Order: sequence, then C-alpha cells, then structure tokens
Amino acid sequence: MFILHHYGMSPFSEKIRLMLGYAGVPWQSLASPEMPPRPNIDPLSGGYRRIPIGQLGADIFCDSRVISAEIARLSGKPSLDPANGSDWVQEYAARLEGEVFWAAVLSMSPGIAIRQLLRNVGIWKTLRFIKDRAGVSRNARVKLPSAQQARAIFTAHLEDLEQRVVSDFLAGDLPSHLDFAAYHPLWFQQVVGETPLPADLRLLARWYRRMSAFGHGQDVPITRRDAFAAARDNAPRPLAASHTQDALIGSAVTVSPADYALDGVQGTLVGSSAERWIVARETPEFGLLHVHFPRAGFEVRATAGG
Ligand SMILES: N[C@@H](CCC(=O)N[C@@H](CS)C(=O)NCC(=O)O)C(=O)O
Repeated sequence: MFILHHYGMSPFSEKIRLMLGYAGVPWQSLASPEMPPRPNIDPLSGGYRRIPIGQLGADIFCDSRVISAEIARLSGKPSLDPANGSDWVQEYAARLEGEVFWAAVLSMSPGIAIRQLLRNVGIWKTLRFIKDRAGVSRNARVKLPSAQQARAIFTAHLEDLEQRVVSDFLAGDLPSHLDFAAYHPLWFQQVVGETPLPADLRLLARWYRRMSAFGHGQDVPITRRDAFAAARDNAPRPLAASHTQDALIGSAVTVSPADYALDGVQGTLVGSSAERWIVARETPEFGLLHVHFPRAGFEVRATAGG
C-alpha cells in the first residue's frame, strides 16, 4: 500500500493528503519529525531532506510532483500527473509551488508562527525549528522575499486566482494537479497562518471549499518498523527498457534539489525518463532501493570516482 511520510503543518504534505482523498487511494500514514533528522525516512531516502516522501515497498518517491504522478497512476486519474498539463498549466504550477509557496510561508505573522510551533512541537523543538529553517533560507539558491514583499505577492496572487476560477476547477471541469498545487499555499495561510481568505473573493472561497471537501480519504497510521519492513520485504519494481537509455545510466551520481534544502542523495543512476531520475541505493538494512526524483527542479552530478 502507498505510504506517505509527512507532518501535519507541511503545505506540500497537505497537497498530497488531499490528492489521496480525491483520488480514493487508500494510504498508510507515517508521521515524520518536522525537521531533520528524520529516522523514519532518512535511511530509505538516503538524505533527501524535504517532506513529503512517498513509498511503495522498495520504491521511494521524493518531491510532491513524483508522488502526484504515482497517485495518478494508482488511481487511473491522469489529470493528477503534473506532466499532463499544457505549457501554461505547468508554468503556473511551478509559480504556485515556488514564489507563491514562499510568499504564503514568509508572510505568516511571527506571533502566530511561534504559537503554532509551540502548540505542535513544544518549546525546545520550536527553537531548533527556527534555527533549522533559518539555515534552509540562508542556503537557498532562489531569492526569497521579505515579509512585506511576501504579503504583497500573496495578496496579488489571491486576487489573480479569483479571476481564474471561472470553471469548477482551474484547468476545467475536473480537478487536476494544478488545483492541488494552488490549494496548499491557501491551506497553509488559513489553517496554519490563521488568516482567512478575503471575504470579497467569493469564487475563490467556493473553489477552496470544493477542494477541501475531498478530505484525506482512508489513511491508516503505521510505524517506522512497518515502513522499513515494506522496504525490506519488497524488491524495487522493474524499470521500463525505455527508461534505461540515458548516457549516465550505470554511473555513480548525486541528485539534489536545485532551489533550497539542497541535500543530495548518492547512488547509481538506473533510470531516467522525460520527467524522472531513478537512483539505486544498495543498503545493508533493506537491500536494493530505488529513489525517484523529478527532473524539474533537480540536478544530477556524476560523483567523483564513479
Ligand atoms: N518541491 C518539493 C517541496 C517540498 C518542501 O519544500 N517541503 C517543505 C515542507 S512543506 C520542506 O521539506 N521543508 C524543509 C524540511 O522540512 O526539512 C515538493 O514538491 O515536494
């Protein structure tokens, strides 16, 4: 069964929880710590530090775009696969998950942020969390807005979104990946940031309610032992022959995000497609694992000596 490694306050996790609810894919839920180290998933991913991460046996899926493609496949709902959007849809989704996501996070009032952290993680972890995320921001390769700029970006974004919800969903009559990419920054502002949507944006409020109504579907809490057993007791799924043609296949590589939280994963490149890199990791604890990354937003480097 599909396992989601996630934590409550994480917007990208909410994107996937809601998508699983809409798609009707039953899932197992493994609550991760809000910051590294994450003993439930680090040994499986090999060091990718972001959340959410998906897991199907010995296949590990890093980044919500790859996870969305898996949910599309499991549910037979191709509109959930980010690769199936037209050019404008893909460009807009990238903006929502980059500039708009950061605007939602950085426009949050410091008082509310502290209150939420104290409530969710307690006092000691709050201090560690602030230090951890300051490090992520400092090392980011993308330029992050100030709090004031973030508020202006987010307000303009909401007004623009109000003009875009002319159908039931953003790219037509059916929910698509784009709706979930648009949903999670708004969820974060309201649920974690305690800031309601502006009352005059009525179409947006209706779309948001339509989306929220999907809920999270059927999730069963599991433990780290269960996730580890699933990895150990299964082999990675076979690779399509068409995914083993890249010149780098067989090379030792490091795959890392290109924007922020840059920690990379080392292994052997065993698969690639127009959308994905797949890295094999041979581990003493679980045997062979395949770790999947999207191409968009990630870098692959041949590792010295490989
Ligand atoms: N592009 C990634 C972004 C994921 C992301 O930024 N996740 C945040 C939490 S919502 C994160 O992991 N921040 C750093 C951390 O938690 O260690 C995705 O789509 O999954």
